[in-house]
Amino acid sequence: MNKLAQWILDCCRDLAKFTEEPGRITRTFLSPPMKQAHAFLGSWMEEIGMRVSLDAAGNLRALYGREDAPRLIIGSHLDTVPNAGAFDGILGVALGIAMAELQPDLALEVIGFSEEEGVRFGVPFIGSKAVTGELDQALLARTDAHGISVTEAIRAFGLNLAELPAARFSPHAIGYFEFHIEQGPVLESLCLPLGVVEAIAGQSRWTVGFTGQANHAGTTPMNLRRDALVSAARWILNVESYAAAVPGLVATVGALTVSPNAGNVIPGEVRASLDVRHPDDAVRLHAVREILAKAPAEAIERLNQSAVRMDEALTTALADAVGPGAHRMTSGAGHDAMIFAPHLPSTMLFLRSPGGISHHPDEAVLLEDVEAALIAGARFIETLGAVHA
Ligand code: HGY
Ligand code: MN
Ligand code: MN
Repeated sequence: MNKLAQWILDCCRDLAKFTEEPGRITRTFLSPPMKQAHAFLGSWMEEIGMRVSLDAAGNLRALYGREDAPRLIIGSHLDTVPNAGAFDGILGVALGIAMAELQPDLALEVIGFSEEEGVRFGVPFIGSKAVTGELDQALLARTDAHGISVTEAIRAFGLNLAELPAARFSPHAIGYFEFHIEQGPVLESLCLPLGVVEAIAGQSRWTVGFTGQANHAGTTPMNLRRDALVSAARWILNVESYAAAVPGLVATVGALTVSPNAGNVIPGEVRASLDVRHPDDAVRLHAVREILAKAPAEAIERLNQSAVRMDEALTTALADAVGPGAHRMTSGAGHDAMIFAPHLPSTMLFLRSPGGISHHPDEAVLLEDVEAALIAGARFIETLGAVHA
């Protein structure tokens, strides 16, 4: 397993060079580097006898085993946040291919989703929603910063939207499984290599607009200004203090667009992102209401993703595969597993994040933890194979 684990780490690091921004890892929905990522992974998949295809939403799909046999879907995403680490999403796809390389009895479908982070269009999970049949007209009409819609991006990538219905997962699918880095400090603090995910926190994503009056920075007295960025800054401090006072709540303003964004002009317009998460949907939704009530601004909802629980039977089988004392935990990060959970029994296996860091170039994973994940994943698939193959 050590050799395969090393191969997986090398694969993730090699994929990192397929980026829109030389010197840092940024790969968004159906950008040109995604074609290189598909070719790189597709050749590994074909080498081990998988049947490889690209669906109408740009998801890379590979089948190991008979077409009509019960299959486990193993997926994660191939897109990244800007200036990302090398393992978020990618590691889960590479581990899925490795599971096929171990030639289990159970048929596997490995999916590399085209978009989970929501960077290009402001809404996440476009890839997995295409597979669950939830990529609706509203999502397809969403436009990016250049006014290009999801539909146009799909066409520009050379894909055929008419084939979108064929992207739906197979009726032979018996479940969904996702390997993923934890992206937080818990497993490291417990000195554990792996964690079994039993629930994923819900998340709200909003765009909040602040309107002031752009004006000359040198001639406008302080008492006559309507500075949109100062209003936004006061609100952002409110967001932080509100969330800090509610146990388990996290709220983030991660992106700001300032207009006209010139040093000698008082900001007239500001658009801020808002990301709010909590394992309990009632707490999260109440927090969103409270936070937005303090924003003297217009707000547009981009995502209201409920918290989801993983399938108990599948999660127990995974915990058994990990071994005695397997640590069960809730994920603060969103994952494609939360899109599948309402449609298929789903579960996730976390690998320790050294330093607890992610969405950052310092994101890492340990060779021995990849080995442990290979062993636990293979045991888990063997258990399912005994029931379904
Ligand atoms: O933002 C998230 O929760 C995940 O990394 N997409
Ligand atoms: Mn991520
Ligand atoms: Mn991820």
